[in-house]
Amino acid sequence: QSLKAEHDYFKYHPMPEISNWMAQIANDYPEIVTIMEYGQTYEKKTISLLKVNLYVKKKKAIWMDCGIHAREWIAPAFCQYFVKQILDASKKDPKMEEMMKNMDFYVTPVLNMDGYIHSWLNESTRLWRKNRSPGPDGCGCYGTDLNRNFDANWGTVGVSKNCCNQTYCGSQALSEPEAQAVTYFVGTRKEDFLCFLTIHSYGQLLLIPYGHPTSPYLLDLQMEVGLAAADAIRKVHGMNYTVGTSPEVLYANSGSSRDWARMQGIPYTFTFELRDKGTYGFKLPQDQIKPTCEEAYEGALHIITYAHDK
Ligand code: ING
Ligand code: ZN
Repeated sequence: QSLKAEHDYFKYHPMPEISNWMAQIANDYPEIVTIMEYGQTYEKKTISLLKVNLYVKKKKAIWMDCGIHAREWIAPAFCQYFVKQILDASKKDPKMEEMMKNMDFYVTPVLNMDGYIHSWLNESTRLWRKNRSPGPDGCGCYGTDLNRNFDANWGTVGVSKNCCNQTYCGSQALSEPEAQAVTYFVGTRKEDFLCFLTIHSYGQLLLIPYGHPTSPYLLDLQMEVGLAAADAIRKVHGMNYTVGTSPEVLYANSGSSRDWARMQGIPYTFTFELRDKGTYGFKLPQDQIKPTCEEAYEGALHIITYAHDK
């Protein structure tokens, strides 16, 4: 019998605890869960994901990443919950069992590990957003916004070229190792992916491509799927999530991973902005982790099920 304490899904966990949890869950479900290492952060931490699937054969895939922005702590909490939920569901829900036979789920609980660790350091660094690479010579600041660093109309709109800014897009597209890791992993398997879901907070939004206004708005179907996902979310705890492109909802931006994934031809690409709408913002209290995860799970599940069945 194990003396190990149960993982508490409804608390925020620092990076070492999340890494231990990943090892534990791979150990607990050896047939279903594999840890894959696919890159290194600027500070040489190994970036890993959990691959969750039933049986080994060539099949479609789902991408989910959490924690591309350091301070958005609810996002890694959601990725942990999501993995646990699909594992539990695969045993009792025939639909999930079927989907897990047909699709590989690739889940990265914390993409921006350096930034996440920095945000746990002390109260003064709690709201860190970017990664931790130093700016170019002559700029004393640290960090590139990883969600402005992808090769999707890079550096054109909704970014800063000032390395001290929160939305600094880096010295060139894919200057950052964390963005390179995702680009390489997903890019080399892009025909497999049906969904690319990237999880942020806050604002209660489901954002669809494109964030940059020059690309055509050809995604009526994705809008429809997003609206149905928002309905599924609302049914859980009555929370309203707004669906749209970032120029419609807030402002245009370039270099996001979601836009890049859509440009690779992945059909269902969404940015989730979880709770809340600003009351607590990035410092969402722990007692909201459970309801936030429960509702976001239903939203994600709707999108994934739609993509699978189509
Ligand atoms: N928001 C995302 C960001 O990269 C976004 C997505 C972009 C929202 C533009 C609205 C407008 O900034 C967060 N919270 O990180
Ligand atoms: Zn974010």
